[in-house]
Amino acid sequence: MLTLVIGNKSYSSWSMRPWMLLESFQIPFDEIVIPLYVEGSKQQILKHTPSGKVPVLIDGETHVWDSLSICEYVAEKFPDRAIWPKDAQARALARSMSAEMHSSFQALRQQCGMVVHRKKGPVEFSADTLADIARIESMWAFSRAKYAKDGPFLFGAFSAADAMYAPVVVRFDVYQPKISATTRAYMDAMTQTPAWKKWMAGAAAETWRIPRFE
Ligand SMILES: N[C@@H](CCC(=O)N[C@@H](CS)C(=O)NCC(=O)O)C(=O)O
Repeated sequence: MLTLVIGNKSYSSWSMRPWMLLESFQIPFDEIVIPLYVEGSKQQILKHTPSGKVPVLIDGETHVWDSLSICEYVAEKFPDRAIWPKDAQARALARSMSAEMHSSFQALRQQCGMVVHRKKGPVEFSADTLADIARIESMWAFSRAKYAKDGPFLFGAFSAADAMYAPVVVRFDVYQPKISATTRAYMDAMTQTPAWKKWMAGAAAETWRIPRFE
């Protein structure tokens, strides 16, 4: 049995990615939620990974940390599942988009932190944040145009790329920047999945609040 160690569902965007992946592919796992940035949380995380960060996936003796690395581990462990798209060209694009998500978009992340219960509405988006949003929308539009015939997600069927972008869907939903109809349709597909609804129900049940993120 796999165990996924995550942070608060209300705030932990990095945790949301592998959680959405496992849940969407109906891969059974136990969940350990560590409330972040409170007394003792670092020590609890360090019991599972020397990185001191969540998420961490535990598979017996193997501890895998970092959300993208966990997606790769899950893809290798379940080779019969299309965790990454089966088509080589689509897979290359899905990995490139996911890696760009992992290494970029600092302005969006900083200005629009993931706080799922935040009152919905826009802020005064900086030029850098608007550039991040435009870049993400252009990638989504490209993959949706190419793979729309196979389903409503970035590469038709749900894949690791969708898991990697799930927190951006939260941010767009909460901060409501001006978006295209294509982006809206993709977000609707994501927010209607059972996995999405389960994550949000878990977040709604949390009572922990981190004042500096509010
Ligand atoms: N690149 C890492 C980032 C992980 C990360 O920054 N996690 C944050 C929570 S979203 C964390 O563990 N913070 C707790 C701390 O630093 O004490 C990943 O993708 O997993």
